[in-house]
Amino acid sequence: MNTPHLPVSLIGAPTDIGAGSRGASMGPEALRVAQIGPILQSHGLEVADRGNLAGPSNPWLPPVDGYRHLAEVTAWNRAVHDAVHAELALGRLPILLGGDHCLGLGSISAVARHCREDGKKLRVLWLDAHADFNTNVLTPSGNLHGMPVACLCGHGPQQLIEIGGQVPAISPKWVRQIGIRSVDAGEKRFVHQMGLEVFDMRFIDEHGMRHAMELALATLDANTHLHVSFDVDFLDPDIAPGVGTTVRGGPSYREAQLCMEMIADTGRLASLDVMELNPALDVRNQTAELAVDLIESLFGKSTLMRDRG
Ligand code: B3U
Ligand code: MN
Ligand code: MN
Repeated sequence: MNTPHLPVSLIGAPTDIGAGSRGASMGPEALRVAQIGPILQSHGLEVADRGNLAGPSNPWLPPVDGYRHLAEVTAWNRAVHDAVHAELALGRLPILLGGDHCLGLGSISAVARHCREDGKKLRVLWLDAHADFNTNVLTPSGNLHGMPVACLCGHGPQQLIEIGGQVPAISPKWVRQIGIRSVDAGEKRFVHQMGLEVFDMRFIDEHGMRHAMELALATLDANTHLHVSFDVDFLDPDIAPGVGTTVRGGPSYREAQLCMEMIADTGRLASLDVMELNPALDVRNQTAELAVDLIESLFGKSTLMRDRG
């Protein structure tokens, strides 16, 4: 790796509190079993594993006012916010090991707070099969892992949208969504209304991952904090079966590698979420291993080979 990177802190968030199936709570351990820490270290990074956060257990209840487990989701997101913010304040690069994607709210609201304090611009890359832009009125499920982007943009329950200390935590203009291929009808209208920039699979099929990433990464500058929120269901289920909500037709191994490599090339990556990995649905931990393989590329594994050639 030739780009010097910030020291990395791994933060485990073992919960499936916002998801529609159980098992993402085992994600952090599966990523550790797949050697996420040692492998990043082998590339010259300084890595500290902060262990796992604690939070309420999953009571597995139906929605109330269109939200499942709102109190528990709030508690987990507060814990994530505080842990991610503390690592950023130390000048480190937090990697949140999910856990379901409702925790992207805690993570990114902490990143946004840090950027305000540090006078940085923020760009969020949301790699996902889903837009995660539902509200309690639009949601078909009540699962809060389908709502974090809307909450970050100020549309959600007060106790969640205010976690980062400012409402809204982010502007939709700072977000680029990539790989999207499953959006609910009302959610789709809301995505358009709020002007989110989406590079869906149709766009990637027509124009290629390279062009999608060139556009998603355009206008980054030396003062930009780049946050990547990687929902593992972004990947095609043929290569990544270990997630709760598989959607056919996702990026192939090569497309995903290129996506990660192009992010690495910017040298701006400053925080990362690795979410929705569900070992209960995986086969021999292959999805965790693939996620780690892609994270290596995200930290610049392949630049070395390009430099040689
Ligand atoms: N949009 C659906 C499904 C979903 C969103 N995110 C995931 N699944 N992982 C919902 O329930 O909001
Ligand atoms: Mn998601
Ligand atoms: Mn998803």
